Amino acid sequence: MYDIGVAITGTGFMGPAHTEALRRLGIRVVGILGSSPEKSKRFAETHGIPKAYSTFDEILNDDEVGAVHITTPNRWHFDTTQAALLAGKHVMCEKPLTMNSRESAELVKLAKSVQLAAGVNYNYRFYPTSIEARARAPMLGEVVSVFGNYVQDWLLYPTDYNWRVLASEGGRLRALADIGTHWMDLVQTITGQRIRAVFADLRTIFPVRHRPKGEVETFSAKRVQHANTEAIDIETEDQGAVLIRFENGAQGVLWVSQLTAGRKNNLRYEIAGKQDSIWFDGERPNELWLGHRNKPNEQLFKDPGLMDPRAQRYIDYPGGHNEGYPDSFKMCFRSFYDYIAAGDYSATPFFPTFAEGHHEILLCEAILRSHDEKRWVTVDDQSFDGMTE
Ligand code: SOE
Repeated sequence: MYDIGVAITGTGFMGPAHTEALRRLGIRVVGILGSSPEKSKRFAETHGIPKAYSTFDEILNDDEVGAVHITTPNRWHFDTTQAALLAGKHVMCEKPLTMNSRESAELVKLAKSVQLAAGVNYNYRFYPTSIEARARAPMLGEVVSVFGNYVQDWLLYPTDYNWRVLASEGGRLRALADIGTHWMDLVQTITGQRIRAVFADLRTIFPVRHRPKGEVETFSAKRVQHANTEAIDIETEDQGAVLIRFENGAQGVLWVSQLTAGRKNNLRYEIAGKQDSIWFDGERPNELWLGHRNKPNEQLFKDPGLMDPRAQRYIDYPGGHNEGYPDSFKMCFRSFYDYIAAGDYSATPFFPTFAEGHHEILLCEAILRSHDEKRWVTVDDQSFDGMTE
């Protein structure tokens, strides 16, 4: 259905997730680039991908490649995304878009100037229940409060390690940037209200971690034991709280942690309006709780027959047949490749755009500044220069 070839950069946790999702849409993955020629080759063999590239230039010069998916550590996002757009390739980049708002602002400008699709993989937007929440948000009445969390346990021990803990690889803000931005993206998309001010309190529980010699994939610590380790200093936060003000004055509270035992990947939000409220628990992503004051509350189970037409395009199974995390990638990419197939690059995309990815970077910088300076920091997308060092 989609006549386009895709190259993927990055062979870690996200590389296979993107490969699988693209294939489920019938999209050809023509090549892969890892951090070494051996890694590219191994990944290509394991996943049956025709080409194993040795350099990013090979992707740029490959006429078979119409779009590039960037799934490398964050520090590579800017250069590769910029080069791919300049070479005329569509780009789907993993979040966060870049290491700072100077870079993300540049990418927003570049993306506007080319006739190409440019998206950031905030995949949780594509849970059908998230789309339904967005469709129902106007019925809540004026939104007055938003609270929730994103918590995991894969960094619970000081021996847990992955490139994400290094400021040089992922940026100085870690947990909030890695998973907190998913939550912020989601609640802003659902409510239609941007976050305008933050007050953050962050903490690094383990200022020293024990890095295994060799590479470690995200979430792999329980499966792989490493005998040889070295002590490394950690500058990035393990957990943090953020007080939030939305543009309409609604208040919010976000708690983020990568050290909550038993919580594998738990994103929850509650949005309260002047009439009704909505509650979502990412451990039960096929359900949405609808809270009422004057009639019994409701529990909506994902079912295309009962949901908004916008959600229906992103549901492939009937009610009672769960869809989850891998499906959210597939659906985000469906939106992206539908857009490319339609060919109207002036249309407003349904997938997360670079402008939205840039706003998330501004939020990250504001959160860090707020924590450092112990004060409220406002976020103004027009004056991003003021936010960067
Ligand atoms: C690791 O915290 C991680 O893989 C994030 O990078 C993803 O964005 C999130 O969806 C799951 O956890």
